[in-house]
Amino acid sequence: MASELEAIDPASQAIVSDEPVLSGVSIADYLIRRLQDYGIGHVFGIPGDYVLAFYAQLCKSPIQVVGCTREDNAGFAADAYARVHGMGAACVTYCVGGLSLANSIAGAYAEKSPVVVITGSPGMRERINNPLLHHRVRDFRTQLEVFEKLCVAATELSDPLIAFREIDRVLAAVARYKRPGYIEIPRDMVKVVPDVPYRYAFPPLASNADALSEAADEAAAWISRARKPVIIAGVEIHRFNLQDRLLAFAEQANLPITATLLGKSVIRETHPLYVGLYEGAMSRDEVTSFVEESDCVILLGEFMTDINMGIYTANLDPNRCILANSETLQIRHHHFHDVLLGDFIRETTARRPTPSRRALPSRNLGNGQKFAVKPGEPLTIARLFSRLNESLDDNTVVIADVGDALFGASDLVIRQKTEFISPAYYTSMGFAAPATLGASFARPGVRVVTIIGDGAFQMTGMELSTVIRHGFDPIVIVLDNKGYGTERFLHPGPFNDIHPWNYHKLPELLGGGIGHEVRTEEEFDRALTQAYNTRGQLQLIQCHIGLEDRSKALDRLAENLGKRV
Ligand SMILES: Cc1ncc(C[n+]2csc(CCOP(=O)(O)OP(=O)(O)O)c2C)c(N)n1
Ligand SMILES: [Mg+2]
Repeated sequence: MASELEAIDPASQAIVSDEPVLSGVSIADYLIRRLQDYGIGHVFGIPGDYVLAFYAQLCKSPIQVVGCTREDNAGFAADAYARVHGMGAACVTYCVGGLSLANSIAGAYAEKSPVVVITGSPGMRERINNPLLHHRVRDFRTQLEVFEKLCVAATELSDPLIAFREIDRVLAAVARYKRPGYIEIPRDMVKVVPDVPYRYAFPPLASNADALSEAADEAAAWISRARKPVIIAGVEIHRFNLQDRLLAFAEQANLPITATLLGKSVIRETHPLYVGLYEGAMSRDEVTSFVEESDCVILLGEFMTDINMGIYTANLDPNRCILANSETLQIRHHHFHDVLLGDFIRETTARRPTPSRRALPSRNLGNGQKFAVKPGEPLTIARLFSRLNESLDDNTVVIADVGDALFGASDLVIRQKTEFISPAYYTSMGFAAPATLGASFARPGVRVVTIIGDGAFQMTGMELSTVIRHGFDPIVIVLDNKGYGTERFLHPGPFNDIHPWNYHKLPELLGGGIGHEVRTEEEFDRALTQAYNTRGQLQLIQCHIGLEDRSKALDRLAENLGKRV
């Protein structure tokens, strides 16, 4: 078996075993070995009696179990870990744990994050005569049936004869489709050693050679004729580990690149070919016109969510588009089947298209510009993000929760590829604090900067307890506008107000980290400098901002959404 995630060929998205036929391995041990084959070194969750036997096996393995404060948080943490690391896993008990995890797994499905859900359940022998065992909902399969809807593949390991194959089927689907998978182990199956020889034998995925060649010929010929081509790069470039292939394609043909919000930072945003974020009418005018005037828009790994497309204000004519992602390949109105995204990019590059070049719109990367503090000025969202922009370096991961944390962060310039994480499509509040935990485990040593609205913080902020427990030192910025600012702009009302908390005092309660409370630019500047200069401790900066304040991007979004709700 492949021992590292890197062993998965990004083009084939499958791994093949050269190991001898297995025997004498229990179902739990087989699953644990296969998780490691996919590079999983940490599993997030909370134990319970139905999953304790599996937890005991996990603890004997090299995989570290990370206990969380809530199961949905374990799901968000595993999701962020997967986005950074390639695959993640959460392990929870039956129904009370699993059903609490459902929302985060739904988000992972929607945003294509490869998370494996592992859950215990009542033993098969305990189910005889249909007893009312604790945590049961309707019948014993309720949780399985829920997750069948939320995952790309789901299984209950109730039959030892096919258990290994089922584990492989689910994990292969997770790796291939970058969507969550579900593995339920009835507790009396954990230690069962299947009495069948088994060898992992999933053939690698391959493109249909003729379809691939025809598609690449057609795409390259069109790109060569194009006068104003542009690439829109989407999140799948990151999920399928195709960043280098994308860059080789763009650099070979000198093709300008834009990205969408969910895929923000699929290439480093300081790259000379990078034009900026394209979000329909929400993007900067120069970017919107640069893309929409194009005679050949090459959408790679993109999926057209409403938010990515600026609440469908994007004006992209299919007659001028190549759309290639993991599910479809369409060149204008020609549809190709059985062509893998990575193969399509590689083969089109190999044909060395030679399009016309056009001048890129100018960008302000803030290089060398020093943020000049205006003493005594109240802090605004726009100024907060300008100051933060100045601090980002190659060693930073930025995580943004939904609300103005996300919209304001869209203007940050991310210096490295794949360093921006946000639930920018499913937009479930509360993602960021647990995601901070997951990203910290996935990439220890980097500085995680997390931006969270006060509303979202009140949902899951307690997960910082686990961050502190494990000694991580993210900088957590809480945007305190005393409520649901985004919604206030859509529909004002008392339901958008929340109880004010002293967020900066949380480190005291949690027994670790340092809290800062800021109201002015000067105070923010000082707190951020201090936070950056102090490693080894979580830094929480509570930023009081005006109830009417909002980022420019939110201004544009509110205008568009306001017309629709
Ligand atoms: C789990 C969840 N519940 C409700 C919503 C609807 N919603 C979208 S934005 C928002 C307000 C967010 O408030 P906050 O986190 O303080 O950010 P702000 O809008 O103030 O920047 C709400 C309630 C959601 N997206 N997710
Ligand atoms: Mg708020």
